[in-house]
Amino acid sequence: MRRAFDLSLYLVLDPVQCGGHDAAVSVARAALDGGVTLLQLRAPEWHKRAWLELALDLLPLTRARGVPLVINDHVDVALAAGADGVHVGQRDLPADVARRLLGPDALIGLSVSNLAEVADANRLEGVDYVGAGPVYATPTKTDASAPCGIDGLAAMRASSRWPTVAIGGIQAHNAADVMRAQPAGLAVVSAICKAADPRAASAELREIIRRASS
Ligand code: TZP
Repeated sequence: MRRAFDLSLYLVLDPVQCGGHDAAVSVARAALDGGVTLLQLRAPEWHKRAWLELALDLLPLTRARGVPLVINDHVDVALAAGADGVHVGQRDLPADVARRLLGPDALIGLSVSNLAEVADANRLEGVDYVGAGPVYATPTKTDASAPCGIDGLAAMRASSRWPTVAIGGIQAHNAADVMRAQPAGLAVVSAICKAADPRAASAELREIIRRASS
């Protein structure tokens, strides 16, 4: 049985931005204490063994708090670590293939950046949520599509049959604006991974989301 999940504040943990394996574990711990509700491991520059070692160190932290840990792209790393699922992009293994490999209990997210990709996602079964963006241009993902802005995000959210989390260039100063598109939550990398105080940064974002949702 797939567990309930909460997209409100979704941290995409980039261990390079954090400063390495140990720093990433510290950032994850602080961010979870600050109110992160879902954790994704994404380390595009790293080899798979390092992903696996970090995932194995993150899982006790996420499990203790009942927060799911998903792995970006690599279904094999998710299986090897015993993670809760995967987040796949448009050029990764298709979401329905990931579902077949991981089984009915896995949490599966899919990136979308335009309405055509949302329509494709709507035709799939077994997607749990979509990550829509980038909302704003971001140095974190240099190969990202053109920014969709608040209106583009709102249109994707409205036409998606799946809960939609916003991603791309989201920081504390623009988080309330992004929430005007009524996504299920906000996904961030640098706003937490590069914060001087990741716990405080997470708590601040969580409060902005709470206020916008009430
Ligand atoms: N997918 C779309 S934009 C992005 C990803 C992984 C990066 C978001 O990073 P940041 O630092 O929160 O702008």
